[in-house]
Amino acid sequence: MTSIETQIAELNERGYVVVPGFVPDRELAELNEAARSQLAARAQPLELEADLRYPGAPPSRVAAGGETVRRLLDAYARDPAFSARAAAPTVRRWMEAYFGERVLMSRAHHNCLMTKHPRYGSMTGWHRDIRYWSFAQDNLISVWVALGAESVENGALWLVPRSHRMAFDADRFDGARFFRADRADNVEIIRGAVSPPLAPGDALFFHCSTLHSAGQNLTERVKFSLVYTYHGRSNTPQAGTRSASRPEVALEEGVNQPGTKIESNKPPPVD
Ligand SMILES: O=C(O)CCC(=O)C(=O)O
Repeated sequence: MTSIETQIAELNERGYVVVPGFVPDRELAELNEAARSQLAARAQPLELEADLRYPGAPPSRVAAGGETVRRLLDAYARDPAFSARAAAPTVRRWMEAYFGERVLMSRAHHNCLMTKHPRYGSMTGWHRDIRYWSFAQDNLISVWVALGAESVENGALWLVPRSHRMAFDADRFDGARFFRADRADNVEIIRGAVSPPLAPGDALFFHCSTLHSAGQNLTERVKFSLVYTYHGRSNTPQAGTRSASRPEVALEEGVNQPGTKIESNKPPPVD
């Protein structure tokens, strides 16, 4: 495996980096078991495809596939395996090296078990995650952990290399702040996108300004990914915004270990 410094240099250059084998096999098996039992239990808070209405989603909750789950929100509070992964020493060390200071995990953004179902799982248009987030600086990193294999066929992410540093006028985005795919200048940018395949246990680290999208799941198996977002402690969420709406998790050595009791408060708003 490459060093953290090399991985960070790649992320700084391209806006994302894949770290193969980030999650050890034994932990991966626990995460997969927890993911499947959480989905089977359908414990709230959930986000449904039908409510999000992205392309390919069922048109309503009563339509065929209308109860299809997209995200199981507040992953951190759902299962000790999920909280341990969110605050794992390997994540803390990576983030501290990137931000150069102590780090917090947001419980208001991502913090979810992302599923993509066959047939009813929707496409996600081009966007930057920072679009609805409010922090002193646009500098947050998300970690996308593949619990199973991810490829174009089952709806893996597409990313535009170096887009985290590109400046775009507001009119390049639509009313919901998706990067408009109907503009020739945007199409030129999108043409450079790549979809790195992920093996089970791989992690994709990506910057909050990296343009990304995802297709539908054309296989017969649900795709599961755990996604968490981090920032340096000097980069505070802006008071009164959704980003400041939930207590954050400070990643500290010797704390946040498996078995730590997690207080679960009000359901997070939908991303
Ligand atoms: O899996 C997908 O459809 C993409 C999800 C995504 O990009 C997001 O939630 O920001």
